[in-house]
Amino acid sequence: MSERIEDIAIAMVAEGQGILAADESTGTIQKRFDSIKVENTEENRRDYREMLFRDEEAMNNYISGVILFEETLFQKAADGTPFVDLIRKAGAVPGIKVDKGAMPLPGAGIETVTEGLDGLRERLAKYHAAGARFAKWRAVIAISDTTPSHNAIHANAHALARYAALCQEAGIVPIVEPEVLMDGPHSTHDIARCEAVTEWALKEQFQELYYAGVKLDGMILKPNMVVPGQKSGTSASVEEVAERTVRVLKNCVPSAVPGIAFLSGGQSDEDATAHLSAMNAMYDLPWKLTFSYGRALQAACLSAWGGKKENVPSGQMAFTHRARMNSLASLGKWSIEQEKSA
Ligand code: 5MM
Repeated sequence: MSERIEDIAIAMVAEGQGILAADESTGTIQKRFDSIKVENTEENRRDYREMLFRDEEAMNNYISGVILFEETLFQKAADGTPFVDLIRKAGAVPGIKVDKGAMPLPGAGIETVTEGLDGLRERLAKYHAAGARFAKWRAVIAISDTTPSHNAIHANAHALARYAALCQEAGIVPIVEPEVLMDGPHSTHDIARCEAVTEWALKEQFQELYYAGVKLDGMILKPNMVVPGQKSGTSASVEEVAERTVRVLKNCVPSAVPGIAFLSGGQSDEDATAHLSAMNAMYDLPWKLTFSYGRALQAACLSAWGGKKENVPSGQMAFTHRARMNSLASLGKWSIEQEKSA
């Protein structure tokens, strides 16, 4: 039976479910493991991810797809079961991060452009054969007093659009992730600035997707929420974050896109959940709004596990809890009482 990318995209944003971003590259997982004093070996990476994928309660009920790093796509659980099979068995779609990271943009100071287009067509064929049915590419837009530049916004949007078109050609749903960072030491980075830059990046993004001939009903958008910069010395209420984020999305994202799955971007676990829930509770929207969190789904689980076999059940409990809270948020039904009672 032939698989339509439109159907895969719909499955990725199934009611009450969201995406687990477990695609930390070797350098990023190193930082995560350093925080719990675990050595970054292939075996430890396997054990950690096996704990997540074997968490049946979370995976069967709340997770629609998992973004994997290349190593994990081809990796097997300790008993020899391919991870892809574990994920599929739970009813989730296996996906793969295909970008090769953000590299310095020539002559642009702190700005970067995400690379990885060379040879991507061949890599996508290999990933499809291994079971991946969606992919992810993350562009990074940094706010400072003098950035972003149009050059950085445009170069990243163009690369994302070329990546997305190649994915669709290969029968793979592209997750398009233009992330406006929330960190950085800039006092002018308040929530209004984040809103303006996010709108600019998304406008440019959909223009480039159009030029590249990307089918909007066969993709998922993974944006940042509109929040104040972490070091701006300002804050915003949950309602304001929801209002500004939804306003930008309505201004920029065509209703043909089936779903928007946010990144957490360094927000606390509870903020990422509260913001998502508020958006779903406050607005009637043309797309599914859900989560594609890395840190905000894994942080509690990682520290409960601490690299010890005997802690696997505690790690899974922590993961199930966050997955369930975010599932409720994707339905606009999360509350602080539910968070606490659990
Ligand atoms: C899991 O983190 C991803 C991998 O990043 P690197 O390529 O830098 O190792 C990251 O792209 C992630 O998928 C998204 O940004 C969402 O993660 P957060 O933690 O922001 O929700």
